[in-house]
Amino acid sequence: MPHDELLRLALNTAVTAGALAHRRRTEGVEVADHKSSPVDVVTLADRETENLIRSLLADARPDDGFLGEEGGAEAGSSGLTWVVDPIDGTVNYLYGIPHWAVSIAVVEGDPDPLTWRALAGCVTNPVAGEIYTATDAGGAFSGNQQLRVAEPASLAQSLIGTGFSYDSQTRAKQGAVVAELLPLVRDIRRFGTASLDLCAVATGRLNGYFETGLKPWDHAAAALVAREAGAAVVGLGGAPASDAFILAAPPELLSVLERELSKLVM
Ligand code: LIP
Repeated sequence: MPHDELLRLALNTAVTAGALAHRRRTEGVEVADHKSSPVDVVTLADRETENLIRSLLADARPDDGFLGEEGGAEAGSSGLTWVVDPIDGTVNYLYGIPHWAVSIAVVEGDPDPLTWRALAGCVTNPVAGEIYTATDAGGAFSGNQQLRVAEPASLAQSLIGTGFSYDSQTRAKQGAVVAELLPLVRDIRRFGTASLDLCAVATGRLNGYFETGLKPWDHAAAALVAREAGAAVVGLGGAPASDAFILAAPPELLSVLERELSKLVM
């Protein structure tokens, strides 16, 4: 299936799912369970939205695999896998902060960020009405506007985004990294939604973004958007971006940021 048709399916599914999640938000959010820690919640809407996405994609492409944050992995026979975060930024969603997203990507190969090839991706912020899309070698767009990152003047002039784990000990280490980095940059932003943070690098709302401990569904689509907008998206020490570490920025800034972060990130 041509990449733009895969993208159209991702986009239509994300918009439909976003409308459901937005409706549930206005009706009131119910916590269904806790996951990795007492502050890592899953809401009924997370599950309902993922089930809707799973069924829409299975109807359209029954032979594809699926990897979702809430329901886990289901292998396919087509060689393609949909990697889905039904509500990225669940804590923002829970608190009514209008900064959460539906993220849908389709990848070729094993659903592993270290080896997969992302073919198409869509990230929607339903409350803000923002839609970010990209296809492999096909460019990145916000709505119909093509995205191109711009090199900031320097690290000291750079606005950097990051995020923190649901595990308190990991957060302590991440906080120590931010404390060291803060005097070196313009300022730090913690928006709470990794997929929108990566799209913010693509639009220039952030000059750079880094985080440790993300899951594949948090960055599968948005890393493609950032990359197709001209950002470099990497892991530490030349490794591909993965759960261990992800850093995104325009190439020149990236090399300076990577040098600083590789001294700080354990
Ligand atoms: C969240 C990410 C965020 C990160 C959180 C969590 P979730 O994803 O978007 O950047 O800091 O720890 O991983 O749990 O809302 O899908």
